[in-house]
Amino acid sequence: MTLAELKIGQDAVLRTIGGQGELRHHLLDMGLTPGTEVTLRKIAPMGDPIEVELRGYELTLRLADAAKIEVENVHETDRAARSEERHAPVPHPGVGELRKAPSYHDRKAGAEIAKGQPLHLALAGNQNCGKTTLFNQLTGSNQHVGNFPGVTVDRKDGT
Ligand SMILES: Nc1nc2c(ncn2[C@@H]2O[C@H](COP(=O)(O)OP(=O)(O)OP(=O)(O)O)[C@@H](O)[C@H]2O)c(=O)[nH]1
Ligand SMILES: [Mg+2]
Repeated sequence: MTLAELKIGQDAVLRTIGGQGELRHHLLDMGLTPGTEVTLRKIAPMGDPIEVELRGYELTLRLADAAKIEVENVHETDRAARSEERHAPVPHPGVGELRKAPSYHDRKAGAEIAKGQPLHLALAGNQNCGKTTLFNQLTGSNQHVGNFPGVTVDRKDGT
């Protein structure tokens, strides 16, 4: 069965993460990796999106994306029993077809930028916090903005 079919209050263990390319990479980066236990917390009034809890934080997912994630070991929540063991940091799993470089998140590994070189910036923030709004202001772009988490899934570039 898939994550999209879970009922509120049920726990499950992620088995396979589907999707392709950037989307799959994004799902994995958000901590949706095989073997992770998730709890379905909420379903939006119109049935989409859904909110799951994993690794001690809440994540909102489109139903169509949740349907790409296979789960197993579905059971009633045992969240209280799990909460104590969640405080230790979890190392980045480094999985996914786009994750080739093991030093991807190693901040010390970067080379100094030469004078006159263009700066490459990335906007990072919680879902629905206004990243795309700021991106549009900075670049004059017209990327889609919505009062809804998970609007931007793919990478957007602008100058
Ligand atoms: N009040 C207020 N609302 C804002 C501000 N910036 C963005 N918004 C609104 O917040 C909502 C989300 O903005 P987006 O730019 O789509 O947010 P995002 O971080 O790109 O969202 P995702 O792509 O879903 O992660 C939209 O309804 C925006 O109009 C702000 O500075 N103040
Ligand atoms: Mg966005």
